[in-house]
Amino acid sequence: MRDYYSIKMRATLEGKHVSGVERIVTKEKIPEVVSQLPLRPNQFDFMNIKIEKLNQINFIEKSLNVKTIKVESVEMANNVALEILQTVGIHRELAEIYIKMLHTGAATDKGNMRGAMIVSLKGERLEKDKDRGVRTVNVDFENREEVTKLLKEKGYTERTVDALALSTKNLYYPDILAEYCISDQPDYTTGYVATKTTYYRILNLKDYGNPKGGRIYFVKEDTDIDRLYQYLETKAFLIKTLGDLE
Ligand code: PML
Repeated sequence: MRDYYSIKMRATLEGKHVSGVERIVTKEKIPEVVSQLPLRPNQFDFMNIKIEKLNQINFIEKSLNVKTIKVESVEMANNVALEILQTVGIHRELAEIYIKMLHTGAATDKGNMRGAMIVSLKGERLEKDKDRGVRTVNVDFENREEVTKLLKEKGYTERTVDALALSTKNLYYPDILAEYCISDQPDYTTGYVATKTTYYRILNLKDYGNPKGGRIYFVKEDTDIDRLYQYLETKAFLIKTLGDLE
């Protein structure tokens, strides 16, 4: 078994987060990946790069399938998202409450949470800290360059690559039933809903100019929260191939 290393980069400008990257690579690839990181943000005054050898690596054969849904209004887009969530057993009224929170700032100070919100089928918030939320880390595509090229050819973005990897790890966990996501970038209005099989990429999921965003993980009622945190924040995964693209 080969050794794998996690490379994590975080850049800020005047104390504000401007860029973050996470990669999992073999030792030979470290110099190449690290040398590209300072070119990622347009501007920064602080950059932290952490390289860590992983104790264990797990593999997922295929990413979720990707399906794009184009609708014209934010209202219609969220209606589609709610319908998808309903197909996996999530009550519409309950999902609506938390989705609205993401669009208006889900942290206690009405800013963005740093990680994802966890909501049970009963509608309970299960994160240990409601401002921090939970962060899914330690996931990448084994063949990242190829996957990125393929997705870009189809009109997807680098954000899709990262989000698809992250949601594939999330949905691989039996207790996570679905995920809803909108970006916290004001000009990035494409979001997604992920279910066990599919990453539904939904255009116009949030209003242009809205700086609010984040993720909701919908989980089974009896989810063991410590185990879920451990999975999301520590287990490392490489995804071998892309699922079907539409
Ligand atoms: C997509 O383009 O596929 C949606 C990506 C959403 C990314 C959210 C984020 O992390 O900014």
